[in-house]
Amino acid sequence: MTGTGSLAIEAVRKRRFLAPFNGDSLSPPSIWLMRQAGRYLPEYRATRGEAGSFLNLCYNPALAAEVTLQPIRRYGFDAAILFADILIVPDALGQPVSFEAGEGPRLAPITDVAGLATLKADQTGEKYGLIWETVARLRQDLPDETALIGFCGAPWTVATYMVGGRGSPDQAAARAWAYRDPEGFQRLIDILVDVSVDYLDGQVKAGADVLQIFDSWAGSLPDNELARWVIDPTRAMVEKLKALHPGVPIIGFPRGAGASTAEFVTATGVDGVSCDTAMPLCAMRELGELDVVVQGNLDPLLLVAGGDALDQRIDEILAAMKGRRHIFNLGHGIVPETPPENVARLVERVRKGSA
Ligand code: 1CP
Repeated sequence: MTGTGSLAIEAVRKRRFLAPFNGDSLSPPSIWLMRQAGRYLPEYRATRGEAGSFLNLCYNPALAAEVTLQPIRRYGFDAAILFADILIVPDALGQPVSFEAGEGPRLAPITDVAGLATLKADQTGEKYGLIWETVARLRQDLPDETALIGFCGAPWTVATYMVGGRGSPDQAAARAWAYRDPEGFQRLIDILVDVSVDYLDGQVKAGADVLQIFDSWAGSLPDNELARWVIDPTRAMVEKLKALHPGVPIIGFPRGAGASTAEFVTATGVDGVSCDTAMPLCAMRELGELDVVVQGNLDPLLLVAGGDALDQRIDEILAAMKGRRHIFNLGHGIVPETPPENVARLVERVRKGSA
């Protein structure tokens, strides 16, 4: 073995974030927060201003790496998550995405199988390349002990934006297509499985240690539809990624899957499952009996409120997950109103392991 190789292995060993995926329960658990880079941080707002627009920020490797590092510098989280967005994939496919100030994403909707002809699955490389460059920079710039999480949206959740053209409370447009023409909708999902695997493969090659697949809208589907549009495509992605990178842990986030979460875990083969805020702690504890690392699930709004209520809930989560392979996180992303000092309070309390 070369000197550089053993140094690299030594660096990976230092990442305690990876220990639960190798069977060890950590006390205190490791911690990172979904949307840990974002508008609640003044330094993020400054860098975003410099970039001009949200997508310019995502496609500028130096600035995207900078905002990824900001919460690591402040709080020393055990893992950094690549700064990008789940909608990079449709944008790279040739369905341009724009973010209007304060209004969320906008895309020209694709609502039937004829619309799929506009997608260019063989031309994603140009935009993916910029994101992969961010990952490579991050692996250089992060402290050795900090794990780097790569991510993408799950096919179902990304499809809800591609079909609806924007965020929606009920994902009605995608659900309607899936009922009206399941074979046609399956073609969209199959495209997304392939281009998302390619995207994550590139992230791992550039230095990501762990992958998370965000299925934020899994909860809008009845169980049989969830099996077809959430579980099956995720399993397909996990199988392909495991064939390419057997040692890289994959965390699923089937938000709102509720009583279908255990089935999601066993059927997809994910190594970790991120639980949303509504998942009861006893159910999270039970999930830990499956062969899976459990992540979650503090309410992001409690992090806005802070105070004793925050402390108490942190302790309840720690107590419920004690002895399990647990990663402390929120049940959904940090909201912009979050006072940065409450995040510091959370990290300190989890690290103290007060439970
Ligand atoms: O104004 C701004 O600066 C944009 C706000 C913002 C940020 C900070 C958006 C727009 N995306 C992001 C970054 C982002 N998005 C990350 C970066 C890493 C980190 O966590 O720190 C990640 C992992 C995401 C993932 C993402 N984007 C999801 C899945 C997770 C979730 O929150 O449910 C989804 C659904 C999106 C779409 C999206 N991007 C942005 C917004 C406002 C939305 C939601 C749109 C909607 O449905 O209304």
